[in-house]
Amino acid sequence: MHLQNNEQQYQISLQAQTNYKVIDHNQKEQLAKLSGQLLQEGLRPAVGDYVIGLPQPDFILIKQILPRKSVLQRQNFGDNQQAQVIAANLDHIFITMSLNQDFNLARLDRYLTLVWDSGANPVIVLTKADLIAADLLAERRAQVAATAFGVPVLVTEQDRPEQVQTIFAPYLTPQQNVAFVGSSGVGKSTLVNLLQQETTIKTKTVRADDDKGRHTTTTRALYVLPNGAKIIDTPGIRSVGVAGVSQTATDQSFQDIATLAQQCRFNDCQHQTEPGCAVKAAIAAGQLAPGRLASYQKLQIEVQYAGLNSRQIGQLKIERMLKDVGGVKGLKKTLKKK
Ligand SMILES: Nc1nc2c(ncn2[C@@H]2O[C@H](COP(=O)(O)OP(=O)(O)OP(=O)(O)O)[C@@H](O)[C@H]2O)c(=O)[nH]1
Ligand SMILES: [Mg+2]
Ligand SMILES: [Zn+2]
Repeated sequence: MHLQNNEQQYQISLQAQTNYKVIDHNQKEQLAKLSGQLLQEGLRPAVGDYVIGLPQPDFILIKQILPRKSVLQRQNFGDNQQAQVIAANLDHIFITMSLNQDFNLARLDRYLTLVWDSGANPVIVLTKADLIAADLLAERRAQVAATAFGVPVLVTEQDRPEQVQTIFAPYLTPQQNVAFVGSSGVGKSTLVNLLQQETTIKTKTVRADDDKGRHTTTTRALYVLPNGAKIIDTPGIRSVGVAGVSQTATDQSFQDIATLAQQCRFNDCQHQTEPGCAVKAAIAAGQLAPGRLASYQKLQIEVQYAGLNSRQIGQLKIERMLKDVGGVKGLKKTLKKK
């Protein structure tokens, strides 16, 4: 990196649509704008990005985005199929899920895949422990441990701020960048407030009827702790698209299936009707929950659709359907019989 004139290094601390804020090395926050060249090249920094900026009278002109050491992104299932960068340069990502209504192991798998693919380390945070009975808490902890091999699991309650500060402390050392992700209403902003020891972020009660959040947080913003650790709060994600993540990342969050699959007779075994399938055998023997294979296959299909346009996806779906009836020939036979 080579700084010219008055250029300085900053870190993006807030992004709301096309509005940015940056912090300098003294953690002073200022408004920032993208240079014409970045705009032209279609380059957009994300919260957590380190950038080179030039101070202007009342804002910082962002001229360059420095290489990222990790990048958390999800696929947008729109026509443009563009990956959406959520945050950059994270060391740890807290996958936040409430222990009551939001608890969902299949969704946890998707988040794990996203995080492994980002290059950051996942930590699972199970919130609202006060809202469930002790035996259910134990059961859910065990389920999470079985789903997420070796990933640290933290359990939190908003009314125990000191406990929250203690269990997060190892991840919040100076120079660390961390982020909270998860559904709306699970308590991400509540935790960021507790860790900052001040209520800077607005939180809102979940809906009484279905316990869903109200999408209270709408910007991605970075908060600096007194020791220099940085915490990014993100808006609740409506659906976790995993298209675009690599096969290695999916395998990493399904290590049980990946390991079994090495013993399948066929290298390209889809674990459906193939003979000598070790995955099916493990399910039959009660060693693997059938739900594991189902979420794995669902994820595989999504990953496969990644990067295809809607016409290609349509084609792939038709091919899948045809395969079930034995190809085009089979389909014709089926139709004739009717
Ligand atoms: N009982 C209980 N309620 C909690 C806990 N943590 C958070 N809440 C409540 O859950 C509601 C939603 O919390 P938020 O922190 O706004 O949730 P969020 O994940 O930031 O939601 P979005 O910003 O919409 O993505 C608030 O009313 C919190 O007080 C907890 O440990 N126990
Ligand atoms: Mg929030
Ligand atoms: Zn198999």
